This record gives sequence, C-alpha cells and structure tokens, in this order.
Amino acid sequence: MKVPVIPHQRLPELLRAMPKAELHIHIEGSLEPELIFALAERNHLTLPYASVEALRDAYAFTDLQSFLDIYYAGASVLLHEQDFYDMARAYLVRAAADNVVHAEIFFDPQTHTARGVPIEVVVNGLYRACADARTELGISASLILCFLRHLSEDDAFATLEQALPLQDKFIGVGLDSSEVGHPPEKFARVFARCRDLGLHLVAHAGEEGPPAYIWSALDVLKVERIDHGVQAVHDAQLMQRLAAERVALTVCPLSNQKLCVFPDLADHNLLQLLEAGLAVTVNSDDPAYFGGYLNDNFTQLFAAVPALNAKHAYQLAFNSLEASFVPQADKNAWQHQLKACFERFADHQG
Ligand code: ES4
Ligand code: ZN
Repeated sequence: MKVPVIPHQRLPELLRAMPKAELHIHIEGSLEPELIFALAERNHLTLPYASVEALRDAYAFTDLQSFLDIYYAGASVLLHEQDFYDMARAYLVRAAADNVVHAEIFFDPQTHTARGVPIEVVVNGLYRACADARTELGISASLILCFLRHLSEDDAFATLEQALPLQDKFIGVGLDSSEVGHPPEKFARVFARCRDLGLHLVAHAGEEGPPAYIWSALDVLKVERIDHGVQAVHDAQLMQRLAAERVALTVCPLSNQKLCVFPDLADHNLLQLLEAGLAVTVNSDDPAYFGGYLNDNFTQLFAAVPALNAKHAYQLAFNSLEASFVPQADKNAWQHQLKACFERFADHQG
C-alpha cells in the first residue's frame, strides 16, 4: 500500500500501536529474574544469586555462549506444568500489551528433559497458556520445538520421538543454541524426518555463524525462515537469493546489541537488509535477558537509526504477518488492521 506520511516524532507511538507478529521468541528467555526467584522459592530450590538485583547484574554478555550459560541456569527453576504455564502466561500478557496479534514461540525441551522433567510437562504447560491466551487475551500463539545444536543429532531424534505423541500441540521445529562449530548439516536427517511429518521448519543461522550456515539451512535443512541471518550481508549471492525467494529473516536488534554481534544498535544492519529487498522482521529473542520486549526492540532500533521511517515500520509489521505460519485468511485480516492503523495515524496529524 501507499504508506501515509507520518511525522517522525509520532513514530514511537505508531510502532507501539501497529498490529504485528512475533516469530522469534524463546520462552525460556522471557523468564524475568523476579519470576526465576518466585519459582525457585515455590520449588524449594536455592539459586547461586543472593537477590533479583544480583542475578540481573550478571546479565553482562560478551557473546552468544556467555549468554547461553546463564540462560540455561535460569531455566533450571522450571519443574512443574504450572511453572511452564506461568512463564508463558507472563510473556503472552506482555506481548498482547505490545499489540502482538500472533506469536510463534520457541521452546527448548532438551533443557528440561535433561533435568528429568518429562516433555509432556513442558508442552502441556506451554500449550495451555497459549490456548487460554487466545480466549482471555485475544492473542494467537503457537509453539515451535527447538533442537539444541550443541547436542548430537541422536539426542535430537530421541527428543522428536518423545514429542510425537504431542505433535498436535506444536506447529514446527527449529534449531538453536551455540551456532559456531555446529552447522545445519549436523541435523540433516532429523529435519528431513520433521519435514515428512508435515512440520514447519526454521533454524537459527548467521547470528554469529558464517553465510555458509544460511545456505545449508536453506538447501540441506530446507527451512522456511532463517532466525537472525544478519551475517548474510557478507555474501552478495546469498543476499540476492534471500531477496528473490522472499525468505523471511527473524532479526532481533537488542539481542544482537547485547551479544555484541554489532558494537552498537546504531551499527545494526537491519536497514541494509530491508533495502536489499529481504523479508526482514523484528523480534525480541530473549526479552528478559536483552533489555526489552517487542516494542522496545522497535522503538530503540528506530531511535538509533534515524533513517528508519513509517514506510519501514509498515514493511516490518507486514512482513511479520506474511511470514507467520497461519492461514492466509488470518494474515489478510491482520494486514487489513495494520493498514487501518496507519490510516488512523495519518488522519490525526493535527
Ligand atoms: C538464543 Cl540469542 C540465541 N541464539 C541461539 N540460541 C538461543 N537460544 C536462546 N536464545
Ligand atoms: Zn534466538
């Protein structure tokens, strides 16, 4: 559509108001320090941090691995179905407040099954939170099971086997955790099996890893979206392919800043990706650890990169709805709401 002119000072308000989808959120990364402490107390666990503040002070990351170490430690307070429900509920309340109309939520079953928590405890708690959110909060949400790439393909296969009786409760699979040294090829067979099962496929690629990992996520794993993908700028041929095929990238600006993928938010390459014609989306990744939920990602990025305008905002929100795994009728309805939101802003300029 022809995006109306909207004054720059109204951008934050517009970014917050626009209906959007969140396609890259790790539910364990939405666990706020306050909830970590509350769950530790409820489950009679002692944390190696004296207080919420002491835990938050430990959130000073230098790279992906330095974050993952603390993220897996935080998730260790999750034991019972209600714990998983409460975590997902808190995220969904927060997302609905950000005008997220649809969320596709990653979860890491191996982080929990390795501690003896049965997979059905994990999935049932998260699924019930998604179902309740639809009726009580008016937000649509579905689940994507992620395999941990630092573990073996056999471990991923065993996890898939355990998850099969729950297959109607998740829509797809992803690949996350430590990227460098664990290329997509390592999971070729398990992704082929997931594809045969009719699951949607996504994978983290090109967060810290090279463009070659994006190529193999597409060609070997046959994923439908790339999570992060910001390293694609180093490969002109790859950029052309991503643009030509409109492969969605689920980019996470605050995550990239906090994990030192870019020195500063002002150095982020999202605008470059967008201007090269890629189907870029904005996402929060691990909002409790990276200093903000979805609207914070939008408003902080737009503040740091002044060349971003209302047209870009519209494109990013449109892309998020377009790249989601929902029926076309749902996309159309939300894209219509998006258009109405921008027209409302154009009409109230006085
Ligand atoms: C993650 Cl930022 C990021 N990258 C890879 N794996 C992850 N799991 C949770 N957050
Ligand atoms: Zn991620």
